Amino acid sequence: MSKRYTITAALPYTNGPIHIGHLAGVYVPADIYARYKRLTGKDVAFICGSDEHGVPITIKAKNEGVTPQEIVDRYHKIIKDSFEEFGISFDNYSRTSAKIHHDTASEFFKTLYDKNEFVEEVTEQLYDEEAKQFLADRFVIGTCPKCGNEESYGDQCEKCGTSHNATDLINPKSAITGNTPTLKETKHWFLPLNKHENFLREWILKGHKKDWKPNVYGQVKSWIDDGLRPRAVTRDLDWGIPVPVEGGEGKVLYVWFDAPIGYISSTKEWAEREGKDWEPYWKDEDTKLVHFIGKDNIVFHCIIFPSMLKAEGSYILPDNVPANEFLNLEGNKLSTSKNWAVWLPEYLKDFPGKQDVLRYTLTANAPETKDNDFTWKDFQARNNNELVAIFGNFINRVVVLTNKYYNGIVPTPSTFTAIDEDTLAAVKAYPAVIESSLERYRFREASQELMNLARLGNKYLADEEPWKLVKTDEARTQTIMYVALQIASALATLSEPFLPFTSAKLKQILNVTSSAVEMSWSDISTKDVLLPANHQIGQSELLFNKIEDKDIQIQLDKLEASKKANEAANKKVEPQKDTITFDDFTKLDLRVGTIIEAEKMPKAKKLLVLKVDTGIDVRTIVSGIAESFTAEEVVGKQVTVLVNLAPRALRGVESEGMILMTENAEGDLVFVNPDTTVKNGLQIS
Ligand code: B3M
Ligand code: ZN
Repeated sequence: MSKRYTITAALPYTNGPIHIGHLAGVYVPADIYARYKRLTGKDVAFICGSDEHGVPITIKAKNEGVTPQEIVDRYHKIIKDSFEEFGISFDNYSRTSAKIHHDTASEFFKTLYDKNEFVEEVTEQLYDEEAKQFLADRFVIGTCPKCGNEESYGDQCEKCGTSHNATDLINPKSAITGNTPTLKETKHWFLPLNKHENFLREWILKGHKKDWKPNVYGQVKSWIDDGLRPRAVTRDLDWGIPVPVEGGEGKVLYVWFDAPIGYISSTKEWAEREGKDWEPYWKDEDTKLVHFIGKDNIVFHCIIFPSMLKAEGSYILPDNVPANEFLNLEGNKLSTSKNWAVWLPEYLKDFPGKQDVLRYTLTANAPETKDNDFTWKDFQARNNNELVAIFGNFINRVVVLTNKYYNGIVPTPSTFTAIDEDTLAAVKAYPAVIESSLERYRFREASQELMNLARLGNKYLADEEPWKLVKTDEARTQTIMYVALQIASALATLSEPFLPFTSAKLKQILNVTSSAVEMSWSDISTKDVLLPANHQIGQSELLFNKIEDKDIQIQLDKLEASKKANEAANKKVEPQKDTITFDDFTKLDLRVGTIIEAEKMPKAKKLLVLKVDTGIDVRTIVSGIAESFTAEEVVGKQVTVLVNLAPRALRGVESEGMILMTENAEGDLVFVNPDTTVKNGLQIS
């Protein structure tokens, strides 16, 4: 087995914060894997960084009227800080705007250029005459030639995952102006993927890659079978890494050419800081390179980047690319633009100290073999029914009883019964069980095995009932508590990759942070004693707390607000109505009034019964605003009233007029009222 692991996690684009989809798909499994490898004594470089080039960043900058640099600086910090607080244990988190990356990517390009690995070609590319700009990637939207999706991007269709050239799109439209682009000649460098087809076939299809996840293998196979074509690796843009060869003026490297090289430059940055040599991590055959990514990145990591590495000649190729499927949220696709997401920085604020709860939920429900759904109810249930009721409960019982019976000193066991022996043997088997799942990138399964170990502990205590025996059989009680403490100790180490904060806390409680008693992963299966008799443990502390319905409701309300805001944003502006005369208008008697009393109409969800001082009189108006306002909050509000509307009865209450309303950006009803307080009864004209 390899000793050295280079583990990469997809470089997030710096045009927004991290959300649970990113975490479940990439960062949580990658972190579990890296932590597990470190615990088993491997030499690990866990590498990531911000992907700071690419069109979405320039579009966002344009929309906000700031420079792309300002956008990437902002999100790089937000992303880096939130990863850190969440406990993602990168050895290095770099960024592709760093000099070391620009240098590394330029050099890589030049090497391929010098080796004649590119095809240089003047071709016709899509051009927006109005924006005076070539259109590639996300600057152009059109119909996917493969699946017919009408909103495919220039480089990739999000619906079917196909990657294509912008000129392949049917009916392309500029994302900047909406215009139909023209064709204009420009020179670019292409990576002739067709030239690498045989190598890819040998390496992936005929090679040992059958053990890749079926979704990854299947996608790659279908791309190769479809036939590979040259891919442009340069772009006519001004944001990116300048093309470092003659004729490259005004052009930059395609973001998907430079981004994967970011893994290499981030490794270099780390090695420099740590006084290490980066090259074995990328060039030694004894290193295993593993890329953690989402499914939309498969082609880039399994076809394009390996072709680049192969063409360069001195690099190893990925051993595995365990790509995940997508995570949905409460039944709908995650979406940044629709704000349909759980954002990591917000989660950390709303659930302080609960990093492990989210890690656990996302792992136990990871979209490993198919798209999966995150629901807040499931999050609550995983916490309350598993982390609290099983893991936390077991640890709490063991620690409380040890303190109560023995002042926290691990008791000396006497003879083990067959059940004790079986239990201790089962504990010893757990590292191999979890390992077998992790080696196959089955993180859900692994997390459930960890929980099974806690279940084993709970069952052992429930069956042996030390709290009953303590009155009658001191020696037996000591043995039982000793066995239970061994299970707790194994949990402290085996939980580290999955629940690092909990593991640290548990180690503290068990007082096993000093090297004399600290355990490695393999100790659990090889050592007979994990927590020795006479060892002093600490006081109990709750590892997990119940999450209440009201905390979940706050999150559901947030999503509901996003939904309403989207509906409001998508609401079409009604076309203008038929023309009226000035006389028609003057028939409307619109006045300023003040709501002086309000109460909910019984058994009517939408209706409030208002008493309104119209300046002329105080009258009753029934208004359909009860879903947006409580009775209390509308009292005292100044409003616009149509006072000469013919009265009508609503649920038996005579309504004498109408209050004018509109909707705000969140889709909530709002009053149309003067922007300063005015005298009731004044006319609006
Ligand atoms: N920036 C992430 C994405 O497609 C992309 C990954 C680059 S990894 C080299 O969301
Ligand atoms: Zn498609």
